[in-house]
Parts: sequence; structure tokens; C-alpha cells
Amino acid sequence: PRATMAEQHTEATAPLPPIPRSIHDISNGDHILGFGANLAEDHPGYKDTEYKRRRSHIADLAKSHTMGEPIPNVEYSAEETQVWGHVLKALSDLYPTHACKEYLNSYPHFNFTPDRIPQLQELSEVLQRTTGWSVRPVAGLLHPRSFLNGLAFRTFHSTQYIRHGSNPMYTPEPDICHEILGHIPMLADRTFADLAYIIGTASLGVSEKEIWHLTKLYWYTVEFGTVQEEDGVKAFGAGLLSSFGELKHMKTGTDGIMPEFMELDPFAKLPKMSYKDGFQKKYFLCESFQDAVAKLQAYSKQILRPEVEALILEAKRSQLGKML
Ligand code: HBI
Ligand code: FE
Repeated sequence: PRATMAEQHTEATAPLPPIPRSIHDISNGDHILGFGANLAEDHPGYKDTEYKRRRSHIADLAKSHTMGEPIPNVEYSAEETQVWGHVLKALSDLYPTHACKEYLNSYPHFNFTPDRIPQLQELSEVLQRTTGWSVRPVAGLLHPRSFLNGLAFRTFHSTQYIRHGSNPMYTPEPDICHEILGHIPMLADRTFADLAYIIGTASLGVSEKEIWHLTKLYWYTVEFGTVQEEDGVKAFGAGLLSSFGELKHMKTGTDGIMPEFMELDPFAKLPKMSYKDGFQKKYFLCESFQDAVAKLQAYSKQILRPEVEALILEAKRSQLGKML
């Protein structure tokens, strides 16, 4: 097939996409990738019509939400709550020894209990009080550009459905256990929230190639980041904090093989991400969040468009206004 005019542009000459000015410029419904409600054959819920119906119902709720309005509650069933309880109990045994200090500090703000799945609205309210972040419901895996752009407006797009009950310790995609236990407590920490915000602002209006690099930076920090503490390596990435198996793998390895820990260099070419084939083989190890923030800031400075820099300054000024 003949290339269209647009396709003939090289990466260098392709026009950059428009810069979103507010969260309202970012759609939470147009760009759902991955499973959505149409589960693939290898998804644990593939053959379960009832589960699929439930998924579409929750997806429709998310699509109907308007930013600024309360997030609709989901009435979770006893079976769904049981899955949550199972995951919470297993993970909370590991947190004291495997999770970073910042996570352990924020965790009590949320009063998680095994007998009730928290509602996104109440979690969003806690974040608003602690770091000024908000949660926005989304139907599934959001396009990386929209997802990263959301972080620039201190908004975390969160799924609201739960994994299939046949295998409570496994999910091939983000679900409410991953979002609530992995991401939300970290976003209540100021320095971590800054780290996510920096990746977000760096993503505004940049090329596809840059989005891909930022996706990897996000993956190796927000999803699978580790940090050195006095008594060992601790997890801060949500992919770790929401996976019983992977948390143990990070600390003690699997079948006698320890994962590798590497220093984060945002300017370097980053290793390929592995989604499906088991645990990560390499983790990035940060000296501290402050150090990771400084590194990401240096990188972001190099790629920020001048219009975005102006936008950030403006946002800082209006925030300062609010605090004074
Ligand atoms: N969408 N709903 C949702 N949740 C995520 O955690 C998520 C996403 N889209 C992309 C994404 N994460 C990352 O893998 C990066 O592409 C930013
Ligand atoms: Fe995630």
C-alpha cells in the first residue's frame, strides 16, 4: 500500500501533537488498549460470560464519569470481595519487610480491610488531602500517551474491576488490587508523587518515540522501582507491591537465581520491558527518591517543550497562591 502524506514524514519532521492544557483535554475512554471487555483467549476470565458482563458494566461506569464529579461507587459482590481479601492478606504479610518506608508511612491513611474493597472516590479524597492528586476511573489499559499525560495534571487513571477469581494471585492486566495496593499509597507520598508528576509533564506534546522512552522510565520506576534502605533493598514500584510472588523474587530470587539491580540512567537506552514471561530479571535500584527525582528532572529538562515549561510555571504559581 502507498504511504499517505502523514506516513512519509520522518520522526524528525512529523508535527508534534497538541499539548493538553487540563485534564479535560485527556480522554479516558477513546484509547483503551489490551483487553477492555473483550478478553483474549489467554485471559483467566475468557470463558466466563458472567465475568465479562461484569467487566462491561464497570467499564461503562468509568466511561460515564466526568472529571470533577464524584466517582460512581461499584457494589462489589461477596466473591469479588473475597479475591480482594485474599490478595490483601497475602501482601500485607510481606509489606513490613519488603515495602519501602514511604509506602509503609502512607499505608495507614487508607485503612484497608480484607472484608471490603475500597471505593475509588474515597481513595481520591485521601490523595487530594495528602498530595493533591486525584483518581479518575478508566475502563482498561489506557493509551500510554493519555496515561502519562494524566500524571502531569496529578491525575491517576485507575481501573475499577477486579481480576478473575480462578487465580487470585495473578492478573495479566492492571486491576483494582494492583491500583489500590500498588499505586495509591505511593501517590500519598510527596516525593514519589513528584517523581510521577515529572514523568507526566515530560510527556506533554512529545513525539511517539519519546513517549516510548518515558513509558520505559515509568515502567522501571513507578511500576518496578526499588530503593536502597539501611536494611536492604525495598520495593516502591506498583508491579512489585501488588504481586506476592514478585516481591519475594525481588528479595530472595527464584530457583537460586537472584535478579540484577542496576543504577537508573534516564538518558541511557533502557532494557526491553517484559510483560508476560514471569518476573523481571532486572530492577533499577535508586539511592533515594530524591536522587531519582533529580535524575528524572535532568532528563525532563532536555525534552520539555518551552510551552510546557510555561504551563508548569503557571501551575506552580496558582498552587502557591492556593497555599498562601
Ligand atoms: N492504563 N489503566 C491503566 N493503568 C496503567 O497502569 C497503565 C495504563 N496505560 C499505560 C501504562 N499503565 C503504562 O504501561 C505506561 O504505558 C505509561
Ligand atoms: Fe500500574
